[in-house]
Parts: sequence; C-alpha cells; structure tokens
Amino acid sequence: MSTLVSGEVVQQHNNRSSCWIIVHGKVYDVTEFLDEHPGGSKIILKYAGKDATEAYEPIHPPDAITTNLPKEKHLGTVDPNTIVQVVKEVTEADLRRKMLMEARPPLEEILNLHDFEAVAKVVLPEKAWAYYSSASDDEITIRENRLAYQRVWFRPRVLRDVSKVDWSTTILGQKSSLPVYISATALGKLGHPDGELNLTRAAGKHGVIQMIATLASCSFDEIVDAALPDQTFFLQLYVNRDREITKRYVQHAERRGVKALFITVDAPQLGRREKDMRLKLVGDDAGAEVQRGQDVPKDQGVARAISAFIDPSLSWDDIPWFKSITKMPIILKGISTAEDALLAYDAGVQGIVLSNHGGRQLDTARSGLEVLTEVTAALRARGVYPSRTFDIFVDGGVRRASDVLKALALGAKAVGVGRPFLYAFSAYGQEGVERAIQIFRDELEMNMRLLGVRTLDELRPEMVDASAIHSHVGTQPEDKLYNSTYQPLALAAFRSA
Ligand code: 173
Repeated sequence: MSTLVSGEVVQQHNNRSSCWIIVHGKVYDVTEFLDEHPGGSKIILKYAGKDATEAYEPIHPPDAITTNLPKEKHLGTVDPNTIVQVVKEVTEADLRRKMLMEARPPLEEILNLHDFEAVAKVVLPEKAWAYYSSASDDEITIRENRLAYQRVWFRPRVLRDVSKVDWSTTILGQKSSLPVYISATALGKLGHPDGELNLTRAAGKHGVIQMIATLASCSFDEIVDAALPDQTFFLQLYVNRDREITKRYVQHAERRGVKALFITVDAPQLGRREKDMRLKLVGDDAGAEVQRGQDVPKDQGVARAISAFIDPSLSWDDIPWFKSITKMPIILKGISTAEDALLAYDAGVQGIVLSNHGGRQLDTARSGLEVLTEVTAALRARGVYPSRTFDIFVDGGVRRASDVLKALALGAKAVGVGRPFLYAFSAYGQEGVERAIQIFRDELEMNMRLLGVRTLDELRPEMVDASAIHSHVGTQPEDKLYNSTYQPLALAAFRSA
C-alpha cells in the first residue's frame, strides 16, 4: 500500500530547499536531485509543488525517475481527492492549439508530405516545432538535402507494358511493402501523446519497417509490445559511455526480435540547432523567477541534456566489439564519404546509411544522394559493388516517391524517412502516418509506370542523369512547396519593453 499524500502538502514543497513534484500520480522528493538533473535544476523548479507529468513525459523514459531516485524519496501517491488543486491549468496556448486542431485540413486533402509539415508547423507547440524542424548552424545542409534531388533528372523508358507494377522489396533480409523505412527520430511525445506508437501501429498495418530510436519518448518495450506478431523493427543505437548499458540494450533488442542494428556514427556531439536554442532562451526566461541569479547554462536545450551519455570516443576499433555482442546485421548510420564507406566495408559490417542526420549535425556536409554516387564508384573500383552482403541506404530530404526512385536507381537499397512521418503523426496521429504511407504507394505506382519499371530491380543508373549532382552552383527551379513550409532562421531579438 502506497502512502497517500495530499495535494496541499505537495504544494508547500515548492522551492529549492524542499522540492516535491508529481509524476504519473506519484509524489517524489527531488530536492537533492536538483543539481544532478541532466537538464538542469531550473526546469524541475518550475514544477516544484506541482504536477510535472506533462513536461516529464515526452523526454524521459517511463522509468527514469523511479530508477534514478533513491527509494526513500518516493513519497507515495497523491490523494486523488486533492489532486484537482495541483493539476496543470489550461493555458491560452493550449486552447489555441485545440482550436487549430479542430480547423486542420481534413486528411483526404493532404496530398503530399509537405502538407503534413505545413499542418504540423501550425498545430505543434512552438517548442516541439522548433525541436523537430531545426537543423545545425545556417541550415544549409537541410536545404541542400532537398536541392540534391532536384539536380538529378530522369531518363524514362517507354513502351514497356507497365500494367502491373510492384514496389515491394526486401531490406536486410526482411520483407517491406515499400522501399522506404521509418527512420529514427527522438521525442515523439512532444508531437502527440501516443508518440512513436503512432508509427508502430501504422507500420504494422501496412508492412513498413520502423527503426526504433534510442531516444524515443516511448520505451523500447512499449513499442515492441504494441507490434503485430510478424512486424519488423530495426534499432537505432546511440552508444553509451558505459558499454555494459549498451550491451544490455542491444542484446535485449535482439532477444525481442529486432532485425538490424543501426549505429549512429555522426553525432559524437550534438549539432547546435539555433531555432531550438533561441526558443529555449525565450521560454526559460519567461518562467525563470525561481532561479534568478543562478549561473545556469542557458543554451543547452533538451537534446543536449539528454544526449550527455553518448560516447564521443567511439571509433573504428569498437566495431569488432559490436560484432561480438550481437548476431544482428550492423549498419553504420551517418557515413558521408567514399573513404569511410570503404572502411565500413573493410570492417565487415552489413551496410551503411549515407546520411547527414537530417541536416542536424555538420552543416554544409553534402547530401546522402550526392555521397551515394561517389560511394558506389569507390566500391565498384574495389570490385565489391554491387554486393549481396553490403547494403547502402540513404536518408535526408526525401519527400516524394520520385526521390526514392532516384536514390534506388543510383544504388541505394532503400531510403529512410524521418521528419515527414513525425509531422504526419503530430498533426493526425496514426491515421496521418497511414496516409503518408498511402501517398508513397500512389506516387510510386505512378512514377514507376512513367519511368518504365515494373519492379524495383529494373531500376538502373542509366534511368537518371546525375551529371550535375556535384555541382553546387547555378540556377534551379524553386521547390515551392518545401520553401513555403521552410521557416527561415531568426536573428537575436530585442526584449520587448
Ligand atoms: O537529431 C537529434 O535531435 C538527435 O539525434 C538527438 C540526440 C540526442 C538527444 C535527442 C535527440
């Protein structure tokens, strides 16, 4: 039997010398934990004496507080007869968001992936939009990810009896209804209360593979528990400084049936994402009374705080260890040069993802699509391409089935799509993700017919003209849909008087 604590009592512990908070109906004394909190004490103090569940949920695994806080600090359950006094009040922003959600375009009017982004931009809480949409530094790479696809043109073939077309494929030995997998994105509950489960349910229903993110809002087990019996998952891994933790996590995933391990190798430190950082400064200042005068680093942001465990010392020498702890195929996610692609091949992994992390890491790194052309050339020169044992994937900037077909024609086995699915569920939940999958199907059917291919095996490098792919100058048709949702970076703002 858990002790009942009254809401009035919780409310009295509302400061640095005694700080209690409520999470999921339980009361915790976090006074001594304040300075250990990876996200800083300020954010906790904002909820001192109050219910912090809503702020806690998107960015912590469900058991973070129970495992990090000593048992004697677990004070009991809030007396339900008093909780009404400590629940969060409904803000004006909440009401506005509710109104906007009701005025969303009906799902059947969502015709392409840009539409999801446009809706998400309006209905998402400002901080969630800033976190999801932001990219590093001047955001050149995130935009180049789109432009690169426009520098590749089709060379379609005709009169090939395209009455039947089939876009299903196999990815790392697993059946997939699309040559697209759902790539890992963090913090899904910032966008929708069900978080990544929206992806899981839609992916299961439509035979699409989901890559589970280490930093998903839902726990790994919650996601796998929500799956259909034969549903396929890949795992995205951030490598912990404590390799025992990583080993347990990887082996648990393997036991639970995950089919491939994608190790992120492009994030020894998180990129500086200024949209995200700028909003944090404004937001924190607004509620900063509790910590005035304290020397708190203000530019960290959520992602920085929760990524402190990632090991920047990770190196090629670690690959044999990963091979020793798992039988899953290992794929290195975040390769950007032919040199590293060859090293990955030599290291004996089963594949690579040519990726710049959605433009969120090294700004002015090239697009995965551009890198693909140099990687296939280098592997071919070595006499090891095409290969049955080494797959190349591409992600970043994919918004159309035509993008997918270009990447496949140039040698990718499949492409990863992250943000568009995140925006789809942020705006429309599971149904949004299903609609996004349907859009890929419709576009693939049409584009394959027009390109003159009946199956994905029939795609050839000669079906595209990629001769301009390395050219980063010149005039280009403007990508109007993309540009109309692209939100320009902002400069430092004066305080309003
Ligand atoms: O791109 C990201 O935001 C990301 O990969 C990440 C890394 C650490 C914590 C949260 C997100």
